[in-house]
Amino acid sequence: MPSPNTFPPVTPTPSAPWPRREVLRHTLATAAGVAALNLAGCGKTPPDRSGAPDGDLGPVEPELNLYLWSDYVADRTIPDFETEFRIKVTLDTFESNEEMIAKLLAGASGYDLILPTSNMFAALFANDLIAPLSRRYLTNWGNVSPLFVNPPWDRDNAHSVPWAWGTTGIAYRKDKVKEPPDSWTVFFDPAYRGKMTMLDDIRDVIGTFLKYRGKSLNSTVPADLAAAKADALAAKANLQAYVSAPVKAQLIAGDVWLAQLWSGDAAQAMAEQPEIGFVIPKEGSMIFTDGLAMPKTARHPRAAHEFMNYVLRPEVAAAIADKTGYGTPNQAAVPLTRAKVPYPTAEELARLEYQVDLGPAAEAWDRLWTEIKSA
Ligand code: N2P
Repeated sequence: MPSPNTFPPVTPTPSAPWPRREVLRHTLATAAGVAALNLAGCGKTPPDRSGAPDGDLGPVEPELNLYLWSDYVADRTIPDFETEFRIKVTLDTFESNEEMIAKLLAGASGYDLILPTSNMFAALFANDLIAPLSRRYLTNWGNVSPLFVNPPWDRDNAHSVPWAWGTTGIAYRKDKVKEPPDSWTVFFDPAYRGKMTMLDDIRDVIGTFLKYRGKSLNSTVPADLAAAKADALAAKANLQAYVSAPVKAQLIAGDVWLAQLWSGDAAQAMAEQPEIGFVIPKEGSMIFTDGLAMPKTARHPRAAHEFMNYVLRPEVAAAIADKTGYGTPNQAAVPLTRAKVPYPTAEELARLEYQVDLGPAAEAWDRLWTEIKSA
């Protein structure tokens, strides 16, 4: 395992407001959008406790509403927290950052913690969606690896607690493909037509085809994006679907042979089916960090802080890493992990890039993705 300090640096871009209209248009057309509007639930105006970075949050509330990436907790993470803290937890999950932020922009106000990827923080700040954390409750903060302290997307960690890191690569069935894939070109191979999937994720799909042509996966250059669209459409002809978390079961069953997938989700599938392998293609790919953040509308901020401090415990973080297959940012947890977390090798690290906020170009990307998906 390489020293975490060899991780590639993140180049921050100026933040720009998320194209709200685009997101809303997209969300309201989906079931998730409708559910989002219902989530506000009781309709009470939440207390504004957002202005105090080290404020007293009062007594621990008996409830906590989490909105996390799917398949991202260990079996005992939530039940053990509920028992120890006597807090009833409700867990909702999302499959993409866009789904998550769209729900917040559509007015969902029931969540106490969300789990965005690093590149989403600029949009969360620009839309004034998340509150500063109260450090006094995060007594286990010292367990975080220096690599994840003061990251460019949240300079002083005032708004986030890192949860996991991972990469995007290709999960494949060793017993079905002729040879292990080492390039994104495999998605153009008609021999695997109907047996391949890519993530249902704008940044992963377009970013992949930018990498494939030797560009940054954060490119906003129109010619780069046009080439990525053409490549994405060529690959789409061979795909069974754009699908994220559910593809694990299809890989295990053998219905899908090659899937663009996140490292931990691939590890989860490998734990059940040893014929599954995972590679980071030679053209390069993405590395990401996801972290807990508290919406400004959180109604249970003290319980939210208790949960953040709980997941900062080494044994809790280690159990999450073991179950999910993602890397833990908790350096005190690393010696406790049992599962083989697929840390990238030094050679792979040189090919990985962090996603950053796209600024005003997010709208052009969104149009491109809509065109690709509807083609
Ligand atoms: C969790 C997937 C999170 C990876 N299942 C994307 N940041």
